[in-house]
Amino acid sequence: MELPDITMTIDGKSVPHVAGFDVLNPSTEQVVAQAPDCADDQLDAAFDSAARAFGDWREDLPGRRQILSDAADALVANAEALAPVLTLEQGRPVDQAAIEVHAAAAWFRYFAALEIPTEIVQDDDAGRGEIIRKPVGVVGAITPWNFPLLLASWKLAPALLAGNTVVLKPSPYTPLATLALGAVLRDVVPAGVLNVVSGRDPLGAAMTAHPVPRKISFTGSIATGKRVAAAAADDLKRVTLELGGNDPAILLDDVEPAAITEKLFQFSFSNSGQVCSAIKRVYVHESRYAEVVEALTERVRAARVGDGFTEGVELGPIQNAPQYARVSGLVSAAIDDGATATTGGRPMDGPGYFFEPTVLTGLVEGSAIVDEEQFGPALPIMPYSRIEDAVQRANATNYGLGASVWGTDTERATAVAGQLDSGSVWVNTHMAVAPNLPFGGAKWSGLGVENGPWGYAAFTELQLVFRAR
Ligand code: TXE
Repeated sequence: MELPDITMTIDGKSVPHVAGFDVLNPSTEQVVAQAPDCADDQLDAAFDSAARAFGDWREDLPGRRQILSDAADALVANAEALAPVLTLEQGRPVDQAAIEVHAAAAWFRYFAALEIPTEIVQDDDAGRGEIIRKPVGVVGAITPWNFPLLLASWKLAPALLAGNTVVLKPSPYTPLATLALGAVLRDVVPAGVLNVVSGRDPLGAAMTAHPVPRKISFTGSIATGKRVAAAAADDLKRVTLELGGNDPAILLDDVEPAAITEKLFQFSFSNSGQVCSAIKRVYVHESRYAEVVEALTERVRAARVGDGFTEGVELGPIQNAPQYARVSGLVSAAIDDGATATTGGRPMDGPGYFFEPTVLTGLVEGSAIVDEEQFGPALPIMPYSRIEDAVQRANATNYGLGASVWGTDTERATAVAGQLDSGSVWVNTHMAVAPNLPFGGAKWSGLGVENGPWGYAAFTELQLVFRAR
């Protein structure tokens, strides 16, 4: 496959690089490209150009709206070129990769049109107080390898709408589509407003330590998120952290297993489980347990796993070697401890980081695959008898991204959902994520919120203008 332009974008231009690093196709383990390894002076140049561009960019809200809308059009126009790049580096089936490109465009479109209401907090004999939202300045955006373009759009669209300029860095595992996005937007966004650099993990650390950005918006692991927060504290950069999850789904005693099996499968296994807000553990009332395990096992067994370029494939590989080793280790440790894989349980024959989609029973808390984020195609299902216990077990964790409750009596399910400690709770669905819906983690799953007016506000400094009467 011929790759599009994967050079870095700095100050509106393609920049040559001297050093590069290998990018692999996770379906074949073959090197598919050398991505640019951003040098120190190139990172400085990217931040300097963002700082220069900020002065004009912040002044023109209607112009910014138009450019965000043009960016959405450019993404759609280039979807057929970008989707295969995503599949090549990330592994996901190419039809799902195309959905990601269109979803990223939808985020740009949403923010292009987002109303920013005037906020008057006081208007009386004493005076008038109005809230003004000012851009923070230059933003460093750091993204992970599971949805490179979509998660970039969650940062770029609100940051740019608010009048900030951005330096974006994708994961070293999946830099190609993001670099290509930078190239596509060179003709759309004024020079310096959006810079795209790539490099190994130390480049992320260099961004968080850099004196120019006033905000870091980060999506990735909890461990790295804590490092970002610590680094940002030095000069009090603002941070938004969207970190890992270990989302529970609680199935009440009035669920109809046949009606929800496909949804449970999709919300647990799509993108081979590599979704921050995927279902990562399931608690089922004991009266329905056998039925749910059987139905889900059958669906998971039927899942078509393979190279994302093969017609009809539903699930691609695990994205990278360390993650493959981690998922394999968690599943084999669970089985060694007495868990049963009702389907799957083993790595598949290579090449490629393919792992059999797996359903695990016979587990309780204390097992690593229940207590930690597996981020892969393996799902523990556990029975409970009292709903109070299920809620307590669901909450007994440092994670708090999403959670869901499933039942025919929606009022009752909603009441249970209200007892769960997470940034989002969903009733009879999971992973309901959209540009207008706030998304953020409680506890160690994050800091701050993305999307909607809240996500926009996170890229601003709040200023009170108070006029005495
Ligand atoms: O993430 P990292 P990894 C979870 C998932 C997975 C684990 C590890 O559980 O097993 O994270 O994935 C950049 N300062 N999630 O190791 O390291 C890095 O280059 C600043 C959940 O790939 O957190 C990349 O661009 N940045 C998650 C980004 O951080 C640094 C999605 C994320 O990488 C840095 C992915 C540093 N010191 C993994 N070191 C989700 N929330 O969806 C690295 N980076």
